[in-house]
Amino acid sequence: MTGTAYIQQIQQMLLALGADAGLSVPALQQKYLGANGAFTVLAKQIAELDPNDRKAAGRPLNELKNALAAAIAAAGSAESANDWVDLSLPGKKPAVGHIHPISQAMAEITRIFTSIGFTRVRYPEVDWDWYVFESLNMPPDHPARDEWETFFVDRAPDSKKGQMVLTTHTSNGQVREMERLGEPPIRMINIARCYRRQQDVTHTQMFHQFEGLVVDTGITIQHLKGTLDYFAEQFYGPGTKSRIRPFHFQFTEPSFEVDFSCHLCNGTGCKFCKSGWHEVGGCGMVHPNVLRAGGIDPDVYTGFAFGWGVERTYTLKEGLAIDDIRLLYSGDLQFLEQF
Ligand code: FA5
Repeated sequence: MTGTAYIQQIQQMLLALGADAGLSVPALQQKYLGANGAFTVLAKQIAELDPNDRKAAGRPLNELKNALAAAIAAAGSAESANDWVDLSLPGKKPAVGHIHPISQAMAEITRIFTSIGFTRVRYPEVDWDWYVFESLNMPPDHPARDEWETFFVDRAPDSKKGQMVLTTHTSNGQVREMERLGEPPIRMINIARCYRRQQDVTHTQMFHQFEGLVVDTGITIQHLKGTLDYFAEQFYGPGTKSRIRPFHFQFTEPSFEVDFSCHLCNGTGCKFCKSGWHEVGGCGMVHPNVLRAGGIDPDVYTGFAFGWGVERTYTLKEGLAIDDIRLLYSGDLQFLEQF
């Protein structure tokens, strides 16, 4: 290349640079200063010129270099002007989750019972047949076991405590609590996951129960009924009443089912409740055989127990129209964010 042709290229590049005034810093750098950029290539070519032409081309090439640096600096300051931040604007709220409605219900149940002297305990979710059935007055092959649609763990049974099962109810905590304390008084509230082979709008394979157990001298059904009434008012609001109806459980005698009055009609009967009442679970006076299994003398001590579903108890709260408890475990945030 001749020196004249080289200087003409410098002049053309100066013109092109003027037309590229609106490009960003990275775009300018890539176009002119990249490995194959226009300025990089031109700067290398100066070595190929005749020594006299090289001297004449040096000055305009330097001018082009300065013009390029000025164009990059101008583009940089325009960009930082666009990045201007108004520090007085309110901040963006980060998305935060919240406690699952069933965990909220368990915290409320714990607060209600611990405030009248119950102790919150936790026992294994996978437990021996002995604690789940046999110590609760349900010997092997007893037909009452059929009601607890049980998941069995596939491992060799223990010679004394039998097969391992996924706990079908929190009543497994009864004899365990008697063993832990040794002597009454006992005031236990056991809240835990339970498992049954059931799945429909009111049943899930995994659900939660809360179990109350009180054992002491002179405990009667009146203490049980007083505790149910107290819970009804605390959990569902003032004026809510409890009702017990005769029933059968192997581990309580007598046994009852527990209902709470409907908050919509106050127990008179409406479209929501039909009878005026909602059933939540079972209760009764602890069977003497269960006290014996826990090493407690039934001639000296008596007790009451109750066990209800947390999901069932929670979904009956005023204002919650949850007609399918499976939604609680669907992982659907649009549903869960409402609570
Ligand atoms: C029992 O489980 C007894 N252990 C309750 C008890 C304790 C009685 C202490 C006496 C003394 P039942 O099988 O009825 O009883 O269950 C109690 C409650 O658990 C039911 O009313 C229901 O609210 C809830 N429940 C039972 N199975 C399921 C399930 N698959 N899904 C959701 N909730 C359930």
